[in-house]
Amino acid sequence: MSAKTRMIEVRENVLKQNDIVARELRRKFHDAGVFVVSMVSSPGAGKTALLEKTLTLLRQECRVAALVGDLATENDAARLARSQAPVKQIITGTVCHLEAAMIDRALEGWKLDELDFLFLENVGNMVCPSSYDLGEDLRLVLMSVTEGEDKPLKYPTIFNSADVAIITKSDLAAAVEFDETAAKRNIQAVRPGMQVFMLSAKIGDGMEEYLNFLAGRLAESRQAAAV
Ligand SMILES: Nc1nc2c(ncn2[C@@H]2O[C@H](COP(=O)(O)OP(=O)(O)OP(=O)(O)O)[C@@H](O)[C@H]2O)c(=O)[nH]1
Ligand SMILES: [Mg+2]
Repeated sequence: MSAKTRMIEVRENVLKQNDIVARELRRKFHDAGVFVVSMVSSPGAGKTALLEKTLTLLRQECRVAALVGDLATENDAARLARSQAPVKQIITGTVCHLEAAMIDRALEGWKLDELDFLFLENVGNMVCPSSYDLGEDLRLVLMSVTEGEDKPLKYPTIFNSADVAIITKSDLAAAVEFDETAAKRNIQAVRPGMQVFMLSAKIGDGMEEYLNFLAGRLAESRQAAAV
């Protein structure tokens, strides 16, 4: 057996094991009635900034909490904790993505049935997180206006593994001559029909539409569970 074959086999086993844990997590989330939203993007696209705003605003009407993954530091958890929502940092060390087992461990002792929304911020990376199901109901892929319009074409897998795209930092769009039409065309090229929001966590543009969308998805999932 060549080293290459061995590596592929190990990778397949890790993914299979992750899928088993993710399926169990999804069942737990549904039994508890919590709607789980994950965020993926390149480093610095604005996940924590958007999540801090999301937690702060949703907290006025819903019960919210978040887990955030990074290779090192508790910086993001400290920022998110300013929202007053329960938050926990997952330090992944050398691992470039969150895995279902990390989520499961981090949730030990948390009462999921006392939550409406649980948010999962993945490690900033446009490649690795796409292969790992975390049991979430909704996966958001973020791209900021400062990254250029062609991210969907360069990283199609992460767009294909997500449900909704969010173009962030819209307040900087003019300064970097962001071509919104081209960016949206590129998203549709790799993922036809994908819903897209464009917003700024900094100045609040587009936030209301995005928050209404999240509230609508929670209501839909509650309705489906009640049938
Ligand atoms: N102008 C502007 N800056 C923003 C916005 N959102 C985030 N930023 C800035 O972009 C930088 C990165 O934002 P973060 O929220 O840390 O990005 P992230 O995706 O969580 O980064 P990682 O967790 O390291 O992957 C910070 O300096 C933020 O203040 C925005 O809407 N407008
Ligand atoms: Mg972050």
